[in-house]
Amino acid sequence: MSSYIEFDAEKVIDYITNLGSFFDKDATLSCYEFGDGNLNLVFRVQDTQENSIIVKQALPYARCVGESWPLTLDRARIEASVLQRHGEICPDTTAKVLHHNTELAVTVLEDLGHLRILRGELNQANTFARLGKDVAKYLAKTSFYHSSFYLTPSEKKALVTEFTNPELCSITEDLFFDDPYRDAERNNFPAALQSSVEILRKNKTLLAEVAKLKAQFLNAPETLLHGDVHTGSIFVDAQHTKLIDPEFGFFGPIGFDLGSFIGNLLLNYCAQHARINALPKRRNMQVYLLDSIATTLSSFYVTWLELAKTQTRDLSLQADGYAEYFLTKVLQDAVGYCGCELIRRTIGLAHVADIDAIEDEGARLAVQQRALHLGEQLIINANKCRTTDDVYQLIISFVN
Ligand code: SR1
Ligand code: MG
Repeated sequence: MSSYIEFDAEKVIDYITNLGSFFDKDATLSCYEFGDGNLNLVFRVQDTQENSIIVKQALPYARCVGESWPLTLDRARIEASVLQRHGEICPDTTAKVLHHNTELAVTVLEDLGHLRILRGELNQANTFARLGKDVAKYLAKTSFYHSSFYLTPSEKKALVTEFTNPELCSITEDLFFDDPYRDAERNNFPAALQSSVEILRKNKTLLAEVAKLKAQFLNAPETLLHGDVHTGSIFVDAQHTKLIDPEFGFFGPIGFDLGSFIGNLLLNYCAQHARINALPKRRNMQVYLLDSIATTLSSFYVTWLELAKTQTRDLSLQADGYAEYFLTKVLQDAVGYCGCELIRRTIGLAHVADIDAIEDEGARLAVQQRALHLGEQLIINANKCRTTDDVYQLIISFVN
């Protein structure tokens, strides 16, 4: 029988006190819940000496919808395990797991409260020089070391089973690849966007490319993905970049995380167009976002290729030219998933504050149209890209 109980602040303090590992025995602890994500409870526990930890608990349903949308607690196990595995490879860019209890779906994490969530920072026009390089290295290293280039076939198959995450994958399958392209109850967009949405839905080339991307998502266990690399899943300051929240983690196509990240930078780029009264700030931000995208692409490519040349353990995959061939497909996938992220965050269930917080209705609509058009063009042109520079040029040609 499951011993799951839903935590409140009092229960969290009891639980942490009983563990006895994080604070002095006689410390006076306080706790509050501050989660604002779509799915979970998030508590901060602190003593009077400025020591603190984060306690995250999965609810048996999606928090943003309520008990009518039941959701597996197993996502807490997946999240803690992905953080641990990615943390072994990239300790500096992964939030640290201090404790995990699968039955309670509870994970204790280092408190990153001294850092800021990237999405909020970009919305305030703050920039972070290391962002592109840090995220690219995290994505390249974690994806390489969980790929068939490095793992033996039996190691990889065992991990694919361990990280099978059907319920969370099903959310992505629906929200990324299905809902935006048909009348679905969960979609969310203003009536004024209807004609743009209809144009999208009539584009047969687009629908065929989205089908390929979905098939790849369903059928290509290339690596252990984070599964939800948006700018709300990244803590930053001038010296740090830390990824959190990989509860959507599973073995999927390498380009998915890369594309999701770039898609979120481009959503912010589109939203910057609403800053009509602050042109220099807008230009600064847009230049910064494009620079970060270029750095992410080139750093990802160079890091991955270097690992492939020096660390590949599979003999056949060491063949001359194979890594380059493989990476070209990863880049094309990334461009496609990037386009899907732009579209689903504009008309699907889960939006981004970058766009939703634009107060002027007309300006917001214009940004939404930009995001949809950019997403569509990236998806239908993705397969023309051979190099990171091709990807960058493709983005540049449709952002303005
Ligand atoms: C019901 S979950 C909606 C979205 O939030 C998560 O962060 C994922 O991006 C998911 O698609
Ligand atoms: Mg999340």
